[in-house]
Amino acid sequence: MSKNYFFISDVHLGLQNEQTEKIKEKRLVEFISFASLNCDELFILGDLFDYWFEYKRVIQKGYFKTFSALKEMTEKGVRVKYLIGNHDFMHRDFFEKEIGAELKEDAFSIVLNEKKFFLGHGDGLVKNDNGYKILKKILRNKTFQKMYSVIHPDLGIALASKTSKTSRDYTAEKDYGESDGLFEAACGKIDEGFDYVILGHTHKRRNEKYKNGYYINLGSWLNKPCYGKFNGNIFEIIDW
Ligand SMILES: [Mn+2]
Repeated sequence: MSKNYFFISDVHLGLQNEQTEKIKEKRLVEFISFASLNCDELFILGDLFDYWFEYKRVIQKGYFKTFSALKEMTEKGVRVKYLIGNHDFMHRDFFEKEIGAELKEDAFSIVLNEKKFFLGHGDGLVKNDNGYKILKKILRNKTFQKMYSVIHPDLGIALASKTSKTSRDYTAEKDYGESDGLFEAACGKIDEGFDYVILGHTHKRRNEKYKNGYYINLGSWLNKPCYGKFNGNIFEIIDW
């Protein structure tokens, strides 16, 4: 029997003002509860948080309800795979140890209902983005992260938040129109034999057929809450 798989990306928790964040988190938590009852596995494809910097003994506050909803989900036996994005990459073991989610550092392939999926956030796939690729290497470097973690959490998290906003402006300034390169990258994956390529990052919803495969961009929960659903027959993006 076919299973139900849900996908979300680019929630960017922590980006907006307190009031907006409260509403956003409430809707997200309602979705997670719904997903707990209606899917077999949830894939979070990056940028769940607008910034994430986890210390060895300290995590950010403000997302308690999200943490506990996800924890309840995994306790029910529903699997959660969380692929980190370009905004929420400084993880340690909190999500695996305390929440029971499986953390993925990079894009990965997986077979779901006998279809081959390539799941990624989408950063680093954009063509001619060498500046970003270098930055990514530095930011993901464990020694760099260790050095950064010497900074007091109150300051370190504030800095991460500020840098994240600058990084978003940097990304937003780029033209992610028809030439974002992700469609072409997805076609390459389909040529390699994938049936579905699911990405986020650009915040632009797409559902394109190429040969016998599909390129799906989940858009962003931030701009319009929605989730991807795959039941074995079709992949659809549903507004929440
Ligand atoms: Mn992103």
